[in-house]
Amino acid sequence: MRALDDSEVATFRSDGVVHIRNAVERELVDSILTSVQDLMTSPGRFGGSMTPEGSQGMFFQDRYLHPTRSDFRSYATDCGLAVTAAQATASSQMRLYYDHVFVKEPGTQELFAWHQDRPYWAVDGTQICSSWLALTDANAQSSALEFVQGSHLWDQTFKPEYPALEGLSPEQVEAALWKGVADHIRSFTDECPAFEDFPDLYNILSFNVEPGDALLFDFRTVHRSGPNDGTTRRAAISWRWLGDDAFWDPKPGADPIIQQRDTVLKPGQLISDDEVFPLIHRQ
Ligand SMILES: O=C(O)CCC(=O)C(=O)O
Repeated sequence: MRALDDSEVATFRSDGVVHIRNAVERELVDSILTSVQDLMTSPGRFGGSMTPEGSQGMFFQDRYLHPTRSDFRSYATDCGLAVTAAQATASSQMRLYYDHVFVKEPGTQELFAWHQDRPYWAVDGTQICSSWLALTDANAQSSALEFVQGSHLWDQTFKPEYPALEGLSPEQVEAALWKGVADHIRSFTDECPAFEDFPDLYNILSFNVEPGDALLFDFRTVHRSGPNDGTTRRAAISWRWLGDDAFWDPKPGADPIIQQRDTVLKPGQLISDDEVFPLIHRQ
């Protein structure tokens, strides 16, 4: 586990993202990669390929693994990234919301359009962030993440994006995702602009990462990832962290991994409930 220095903390707070080089040791990265390979063979209930049959490459995702897989439960602690998340957000403790695996085989054309994580989640607050750990190399050509610098401070939440469902009716969107999501999407007025078209207004941060590097970013920071036009697999895992002021906000249409029926928390209550939101780090 490596702590952040003052300049890394300052970068996180001003930019909404910081590149933590060599955040996690290679041995642990290799163990996580072995688990990811296993997951691709037998995905969990939220996992699978997002790539249509016959298309090139493969975009595999799975999430909310820690409740059912002891290996992923250990990684959330062993990676040490809850500590850096606490430092960056000035939180005295960090709870785990969920873990999320992303694999893009070479040639995969699926992308994540510009988005913030905030509108998808059933939690809210200002001390909430993700640690995206690179399990392989990634650069601009091979689907490295990009961020709009300082966008976490805009006090603006954009409409959640589901590019693969573009053009479908609300009924079709709900059939493909979950109940309530179409109304939830409609409740937002602002769509994410094409930030790259306005270089005078927005600074886009791109990072070349190596296995063991982490990108720590605020859940309000606008980010995206492109296709993998490289020649090798691109794999990563994101841990979603809840700091001191995070509270339960079960909006209908948010990600259904944890719903009101799953927790004793009442809407607006600070996150506790160790069974559902495990406490990974306390100062
Ligand atoms: O790895 C990716 O392609 C997307 C990651 C992402 O959007 C996230 O971790 O919030």
